[in-house]
Amino acid sequence: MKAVVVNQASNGVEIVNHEMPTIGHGEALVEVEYCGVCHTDLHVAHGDFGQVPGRILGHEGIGIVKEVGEGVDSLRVGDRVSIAWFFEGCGHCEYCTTGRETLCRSVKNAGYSVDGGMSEYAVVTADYAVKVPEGLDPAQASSITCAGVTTYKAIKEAGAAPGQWIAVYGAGGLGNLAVQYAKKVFNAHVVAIDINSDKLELAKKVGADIVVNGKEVDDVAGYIQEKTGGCHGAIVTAVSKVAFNQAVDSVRAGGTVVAVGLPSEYMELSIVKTVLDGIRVVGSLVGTRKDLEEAFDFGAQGLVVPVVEKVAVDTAPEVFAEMEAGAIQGRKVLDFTK
Ligand code: 8ID
Ligand code: ZN
Repeated sequence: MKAVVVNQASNGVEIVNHEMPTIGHGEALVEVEYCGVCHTDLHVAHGDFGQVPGRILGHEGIGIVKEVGEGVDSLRVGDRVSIAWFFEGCGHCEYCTTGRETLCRSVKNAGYSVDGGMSEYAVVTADYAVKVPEGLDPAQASSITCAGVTTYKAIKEAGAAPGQWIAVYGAGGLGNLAVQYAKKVFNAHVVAIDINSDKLELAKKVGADIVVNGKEVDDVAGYIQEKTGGCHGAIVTAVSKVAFNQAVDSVRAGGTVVAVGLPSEYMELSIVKTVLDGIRVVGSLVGTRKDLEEAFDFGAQGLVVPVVEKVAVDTAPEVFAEMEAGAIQGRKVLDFTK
């Protein structure tokens, strides 16, 4: 079967003819329809989290269950399911039993610690694959499987309430969905910040009230403070520490900065400002199975519409290069149906 894997040098991707996987107890075989290319796949391909040559990439996978293993009662042949970064938890640790399963210390992550969704067939742990609801386009569902659920969860972590201001730093694959969830689901006002004007145009189109180009505005945080009185929350999906620092300065007293992007850098944090303004800075990692179910549902209702472009699987190396260059609008989704 065709698969997109981390190359042997662990500095990029290649397309290979891979052996077909087999399923065991509690697992299901999925015929993949679509798999989005997330910036996290680029981090994995570059070895940013450790080198994994030969690993099948992809954690925005959607496909149809073709076969179930022994002991599977949560899935049936024909179900449409997700292949997500949160691939499996242990099910019994302090995180798994307190609604924080993505933090499980023995977690498995699709496309990183186990083979992911960028292949014609993939294996899932049946109890951890989330079903895609009726009425949700499968290519759009792929984008919600990571970008959507991650930003939906991050906005929850910010404690967003209707009428409040939410800043979204980075308006790429995650960011444009963050704008939509903030605006359409949480009824917040949204300011989107990016360094590419085409990304900001898209942000505006999907609901941002204010857009700010970090390359054109000198004092981004000052500008946001002036326009909004300070945001109640900031979601940082940008892959640059500059944005993380600006986010801290753009929230009002009592505000929350939610770190989502994964640049291999440290952010600066003024202790005095953090203490005197009572600012919370929290990290947020994808979402639980329940978060994904909710995020899918808002997609099925048409409240959130992922911006996706289906592309041939063979173009994967070019898509990764475009991702690195910041040249993708919304998401490029590898089409395994052809
Ligand atoms: O669970 C998680 N925390 C999670 C889940 C999924 C993805 C984290 N991520 C991480 C990815 O690994 C990546 O580091 O979130 C980051 C964004 O992923 P993405 O949205 O898939 O990447 P993208 O489409 O390339 O978008 C990044 C955007 O950031 C902008 C770029 O212009 C682009 O639109 N940006 C950059 I780079 N520097 C910026 C800056 N200084 C900036 N925007 C504003 N200010
Ligand atoms: Zn992702």
